[in-house]
Amino acid sequence: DPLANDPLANCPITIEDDRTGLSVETLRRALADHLYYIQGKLPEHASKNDFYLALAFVVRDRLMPRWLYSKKNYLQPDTRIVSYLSAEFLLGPHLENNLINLDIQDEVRQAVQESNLDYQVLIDQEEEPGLGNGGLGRLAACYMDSLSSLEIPALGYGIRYEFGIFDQDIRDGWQVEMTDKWLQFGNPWEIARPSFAVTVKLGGHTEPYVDNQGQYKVRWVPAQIVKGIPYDTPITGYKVNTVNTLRLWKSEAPESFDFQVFNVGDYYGAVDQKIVSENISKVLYPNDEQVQGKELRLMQQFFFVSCALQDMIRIHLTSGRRLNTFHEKFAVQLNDTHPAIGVAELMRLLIDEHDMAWDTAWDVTSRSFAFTNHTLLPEALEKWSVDLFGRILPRHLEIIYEINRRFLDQVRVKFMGDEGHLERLSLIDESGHRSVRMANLACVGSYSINGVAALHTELVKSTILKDFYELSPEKFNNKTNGVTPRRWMVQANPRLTNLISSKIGDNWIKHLHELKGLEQYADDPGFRHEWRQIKLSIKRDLAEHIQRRTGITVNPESMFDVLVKRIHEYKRQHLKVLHIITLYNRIKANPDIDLTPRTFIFGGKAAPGYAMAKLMIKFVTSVGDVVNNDPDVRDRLKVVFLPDYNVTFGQRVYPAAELSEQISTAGKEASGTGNMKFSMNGALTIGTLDGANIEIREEVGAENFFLFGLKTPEVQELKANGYNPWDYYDSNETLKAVLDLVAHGHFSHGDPELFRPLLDNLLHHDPFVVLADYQAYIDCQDQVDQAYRDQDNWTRMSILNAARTGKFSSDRSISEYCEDIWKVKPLPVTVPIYDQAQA
Ligand code: BZD
Repeated sequence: DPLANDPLANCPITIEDDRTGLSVETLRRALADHLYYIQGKLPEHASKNDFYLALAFVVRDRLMPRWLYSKKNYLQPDTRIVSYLSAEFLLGPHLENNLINLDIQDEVRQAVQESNLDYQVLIDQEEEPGLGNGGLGRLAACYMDSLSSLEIPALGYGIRYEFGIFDQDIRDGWQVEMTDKWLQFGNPWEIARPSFAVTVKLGGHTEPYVDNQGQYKVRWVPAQIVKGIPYDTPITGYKVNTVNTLRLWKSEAPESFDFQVFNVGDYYGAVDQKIVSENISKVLYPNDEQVQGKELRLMQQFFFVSCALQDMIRIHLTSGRRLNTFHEKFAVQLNDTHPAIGVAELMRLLIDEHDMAWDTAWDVTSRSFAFTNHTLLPEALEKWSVDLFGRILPRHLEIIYEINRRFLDQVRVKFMGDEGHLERLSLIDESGHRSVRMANLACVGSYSINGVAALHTELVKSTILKDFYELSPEKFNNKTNGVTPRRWMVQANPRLTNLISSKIGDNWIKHLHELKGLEQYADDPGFRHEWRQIKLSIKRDLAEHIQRRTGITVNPESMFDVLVKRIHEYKRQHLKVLHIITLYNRIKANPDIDLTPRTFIFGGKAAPGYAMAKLMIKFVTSVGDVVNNDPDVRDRLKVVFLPDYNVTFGQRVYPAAELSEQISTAGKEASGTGNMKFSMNGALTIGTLDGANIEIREEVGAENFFLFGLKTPEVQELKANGYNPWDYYDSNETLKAVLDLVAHGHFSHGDPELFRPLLDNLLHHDPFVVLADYQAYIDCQDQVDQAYRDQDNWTRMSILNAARTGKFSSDRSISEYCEDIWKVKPLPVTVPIYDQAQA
């Protein structure tokens, strides 16, 4: 009897129990119970946070049986598990997401009300876990949601950063960073599992020895040992029993290790060691798309990957199987190169710690890993100087040399006498200061390599990984990104969700292609009216939020034109500002001009060390200050920079948007995912032929998409022929007027110096061809203005956008990963107590 040792079977918990029951009365009692016994508070002394925590525990209780039985499945010998390795998981708040997935939102809302509490206040109390920078981290979170919703056994592995992405404040128009103390009031969604702690070695040296079987082996003598403690967070699926685990590792000093030092009398030395150990999981590096080569970052990467692989090996052995079938148990996905050290670490674990022969170990390793690339930007490709690498991971450097030696031997056979190929494919960059190329390690060690949108994958194959593509074309494939409709529609936009479901039922939430059913209502005046009213009501809410957060009054009837994403030159926030100044100049030249009133909403963080990005924020806020306060403008244009753009704010802004700005230089944005969230919520896109914009346009129809700008080959050609931004300045009166106004200090209280770096860059380098795309962008925006005047047709286009975004569900992406790469099938979870209740 499989349940013989099951404590739940021996102490059956029933559905009426305060921990599992779903009636409003039970939920109300459970809330009071948790406040009293877990928070230890009387209602009259409880803070908002106490009530939030009590409610979170009520909800956590209700997912616990599903979680436990999902975990139990992992340990079955033939359960195949997806293991998603990512340095970032940008989850966003859990509470409401779990209410939706467990389908208990109505009951909980009522129970909260009957307890004389405000549902929204409790939801808003949650501090979001910001354990990611942007798209890459958020993608990992959407994928975890889809894995659970599709009932795929999966484990996410990452780092439990004590401080996530910094909180952004805007002072005097500039970004100011503040520590993200997300754990300070407690995290009800995690459970520490100290019994599964592992140790991780760092530094030191290696030495050869002969083991007691007479085998020549290598021993790694580390300079330091750290302990990894796993913290588990449940990832619920939508209306299914599957609750997967996100296992994040915290670094600590091992007790025995500091004792050693303590015993020789070096108390402060011991404390120092402890600090070094704890630093590893202290803070998320806030740089996206730019690598810094910091020692601590390499330690972070190795730390979590080693913890994860050791944990997977434990699970595999516990499920009663041998290590030479590890690749049958786990499909390990590398989310970019951040976890690519896993290739060398799995080799080391198998060879050094589990006595496997090299060839077997390589066979297992290279059948375990698959690799996703997220960027083409050269500055984002991870390289570690051989010196630094060897200092931290001496054994891995040896293993990488050996992988490389064997790999290059094979390459030589294929590309006889072609040194160029050899140099470029080598895991070691020998030019200048020698370094380890993480993308090359990931490619050699993986059986699959994918890009994140069709164009991106083609560019990966023809540019940065061209040599690998020529060597092993069969490894390459595309997996266009997706986003979860549970968070980005159901949770973020309940009003639109209800309207849609009232027409086509609610199957679309799991099968997003069914949104197609909305097309038949695109010409229905009544439906259009409802659609428009909902958008307006959401815009009113956002306007109120903007007023509260920034003091700026915006007109909810104006067009909400939104640009939210990390601040980056390639994403071209400055192009948007040039558009705003262009409109401003038109008004100044003719104050009575008839133009479509717009509210420009910006949001996004700049990497703290990226001066140009920080200046772009100042540029937005400074132009806003002038435009918003110029009486001639008469409130027809408003510019808002909303501080601290994060998942929570994303949930507010996507539903309120009417125009989605996706204006990166063609060929630079790997995919984008915000573009999908906007379109799903009925915003129209103005965009370049870049990343997933191309596929969005294909789906929604060219007539429902505002396309502008140079195409990828045109950008390449322009630059190859010696691009000179001055030519555009010289030959375009309006552009000249815009840039001159900035240069003369009109937006900097007369100071011509403030924005000089930005202008100089545009006029002398302009690496992202802003000036070359300027006129096309302005012309296209003029078409947008015209289109917005026909509200009926605009609404029609908006409905068609939402109706045709089925492809961009992360369920579709994850299904493709499962079929093409991971070869894993759904495994529905049975939960005995629920089945008994149903029987
Ligand atoms: O990944 C982004 C790309 O820029 C987007 O086009 C794409 O849609 C998403 C998801 O595939 N890349 C990132 O977000 N990258 C980072 O955040 C990052 C973080 C650390 C180091 C390097 C890059």
